Amino acid sequence: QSRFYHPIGIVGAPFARGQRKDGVEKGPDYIRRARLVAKLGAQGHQVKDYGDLKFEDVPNDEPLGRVKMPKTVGSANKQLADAVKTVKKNGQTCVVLGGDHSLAIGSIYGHAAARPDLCVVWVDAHADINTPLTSPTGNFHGQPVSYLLRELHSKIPVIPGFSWIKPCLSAQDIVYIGLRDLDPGEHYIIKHLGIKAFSMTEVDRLGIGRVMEEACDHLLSKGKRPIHLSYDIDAIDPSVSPATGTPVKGGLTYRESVYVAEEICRTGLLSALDVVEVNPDRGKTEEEVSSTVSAAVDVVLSCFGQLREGFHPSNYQLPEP
Ligand code: 5AB
Ligand code: MN
Ligand code: MN
Ligand code: MN
Repeated sequence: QSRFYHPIGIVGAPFARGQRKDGVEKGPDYIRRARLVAKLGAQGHQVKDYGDLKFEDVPNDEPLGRVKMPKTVGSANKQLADAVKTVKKNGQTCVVLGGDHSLAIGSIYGHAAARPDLCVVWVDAHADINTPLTSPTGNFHGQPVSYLLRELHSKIPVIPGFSWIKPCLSAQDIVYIGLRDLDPGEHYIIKHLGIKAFSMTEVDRLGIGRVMEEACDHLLSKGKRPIHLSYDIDAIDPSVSPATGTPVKGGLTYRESVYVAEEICRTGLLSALDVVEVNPDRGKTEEEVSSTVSAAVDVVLSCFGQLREGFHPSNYQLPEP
């Protein structure tokens, strides 16, 4: 797979029930209006936009303990899993536009159904690995990883709407980048399972260059495999991407955030990408919204070959005077 001319399939997932702030369902709309499809096309890719999935609230969706709207979240993720699986079966690199991060459950599950050997790069201020029992908020967008990990299977209670989900990842198959706001249960799980995590401390200590080198080494040292990049826009510093539900200061710079995407692109192994947690309603000004949306667009473009060094077509000829 070369840097250029990927067939790409875009799926809009305007889903907001994995958390409690309105607006994150507008993410796909805003990202499309920033001309994502045209820009990917201009980079030489063949892009198919599958449009937005239509999610509906499941009636009588009582909370299970602290866990909010389990049936609605479960059924939306089932829908998304099927959509992602279809995109992969069609031979396209799948781009899911969120929506809140609970949709990574369906996105990764559907991807794994087509590519069982996948690995995951999770770029986020948060680890999103709470179990329903460790979650301090009950919000599903802080829990998706826990449903996907084999090692946590015995810690997950039976949840209505979730019976279709089987864990499809091992602890060694995921790396985190950008962490800086973890709950105690999440920190325990990461340490206990030995999950590779590059918090902002490691980004400071090693620099983003070495972080990406070590992250890719960890996942790919035993051989090439498809990469699922799950990119939470709150990984980036709120000075760049403030329009998000749970901003945390001290995040990736704009440059670091693009570098992560460039390096994933350089592996030639990107197989699916989630861009999540863009919430236009959380921007205080238009500028805050457009800065957040444009960071999201740049992450996607960099994942598909946009280079800061510049580019010329291979048949380029200097004009003669
Ligand atoms: B996001 C928190 N850990 O579990 C929780 O934005 C925050 O998808 C989760 O990373 C943030 O609710 C979820 C407190
Ligand atoms: Mn986050
Ligand atoms: Mn997240
Ligand atoms: Mn967030």
